[in-house]
Amino acid sequence: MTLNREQLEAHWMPFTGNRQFKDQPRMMASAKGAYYFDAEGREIFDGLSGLWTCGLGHGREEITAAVSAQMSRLDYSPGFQYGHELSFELANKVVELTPSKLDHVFFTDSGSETIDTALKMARGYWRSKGQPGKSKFIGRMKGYHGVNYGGVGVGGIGFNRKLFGQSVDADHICDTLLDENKFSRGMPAAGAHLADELEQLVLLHDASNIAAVIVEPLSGTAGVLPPPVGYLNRLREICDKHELLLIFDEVITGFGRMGSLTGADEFGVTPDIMTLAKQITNGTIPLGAVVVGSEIYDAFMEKGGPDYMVEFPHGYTYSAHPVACAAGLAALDVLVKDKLIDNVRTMAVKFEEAVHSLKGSPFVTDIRNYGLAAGISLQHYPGEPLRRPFELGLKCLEKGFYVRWGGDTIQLAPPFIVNEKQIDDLVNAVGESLHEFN
Ligand code: PXG
Ligand code: PLP
Repeated sequence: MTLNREQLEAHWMPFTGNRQFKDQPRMMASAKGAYYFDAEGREIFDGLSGLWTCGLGHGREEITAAVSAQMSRLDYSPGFQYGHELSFELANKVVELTPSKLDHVFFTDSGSETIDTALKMARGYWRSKGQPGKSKFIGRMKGYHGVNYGGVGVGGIGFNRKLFGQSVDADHICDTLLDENKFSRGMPAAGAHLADELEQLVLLHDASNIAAVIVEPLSGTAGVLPPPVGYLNRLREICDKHELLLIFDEVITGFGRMGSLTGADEFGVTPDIMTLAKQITNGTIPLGAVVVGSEIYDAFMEKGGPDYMVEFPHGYTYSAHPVACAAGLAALDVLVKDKLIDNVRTMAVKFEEAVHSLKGSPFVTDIRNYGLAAGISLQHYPGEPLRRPFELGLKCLEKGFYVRWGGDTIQLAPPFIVNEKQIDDLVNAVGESLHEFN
């Protein structure tokens, strides 16, 4: 590495133990396909597809070409009051690839911005319908919806809130982890009844005060929690019964990871609002998207006033950035043309077998999986739930495998282009690392 310790100080790194990192840096220098390379050229298998972003693998020529051509043609275009064709093309593509009920797309630059946009749309929708009291949100314990104020408020991870105080008005239903479901493969059999807690919260707060319910169809950050069989359907029924909007945060599940285009497709439940980011550009350029049905879009248009007026006073300088749209169009094109979701489905069978072979390994307390995503919970050091996953992650890195540690779990999410041998090698590296603990 060419940088000394002092040169590492200025960058305050996100979601990173800055002190530890700067003492023991882990730098990626380049990437191709399913691998990163460090400055010495050492190969590191990408066991989390970047940060759940790069399912198509790194260095896709099609995306590079589209991005560099767009940079030369139109590097930036004002997103407010002016347009460029690519954003309309990409919106049509996103509509084509998401459930048919969802047909309008609002662009953002990240998952967090996407969630805050969706929450504002939900509140604005009810106001436009003459029900301004419908402003509370219901999230779920362990939910992750990014780090902006709205997302942290509806999110269910205490650590992400403890320094920041109150944000939006929100309550939470319980998470879907049940002891009886430990080591389930795919969707756990038990737990649909947990959705009924939403009925309790409606009784408590009254539907007239609730704007929307937001969940990840499969919780990613919490350590990969697939929905119990029937659970999402039950949430949908309760939302319909009480006129609550249902938001699916598909920042991780969108565009392939589940073995379908979306979690909504895979689990057979359609939300009113869907949030997407990450895989939409294969992680190459920041871009997020909120997808809604005509009912919501039209409500804003109808209450928009004279036609020179803005109907939704919201948007980011970089919303629908032309270079990001070029990356999105190219990435979704590769996803479809290369039939990579078929490979996710095929490899998911092998992946499930491999990750569950770790049952019985030292310190493994639970394993969950769906599509090309798996979470492995680890026995805590006394009073230190986060330490073992961190140490395991470092042991895997020594062996040339990048895996994600978070909470008391490690997470695996290999790229959609993964093959059987790479899955075996990844899981073996985790298994060997577990055996190295005393
Ligand atoms: N919603 C969900 C469901 C997410 O998973 C966000 C919103 C926020 O997206 P941005 O682009 O603002 O980060 C996410 C992001 C991990 C990990 O390893 C997960 C995320 C981000 C970084 C790491 O679990 N999820
Ligand atoms: N802060 C200031 C002073 C700004 O002028 C702007 C945008 O014009 C923002 C924040 C918001 O930036 P963005 O649109 O990139 O979210």
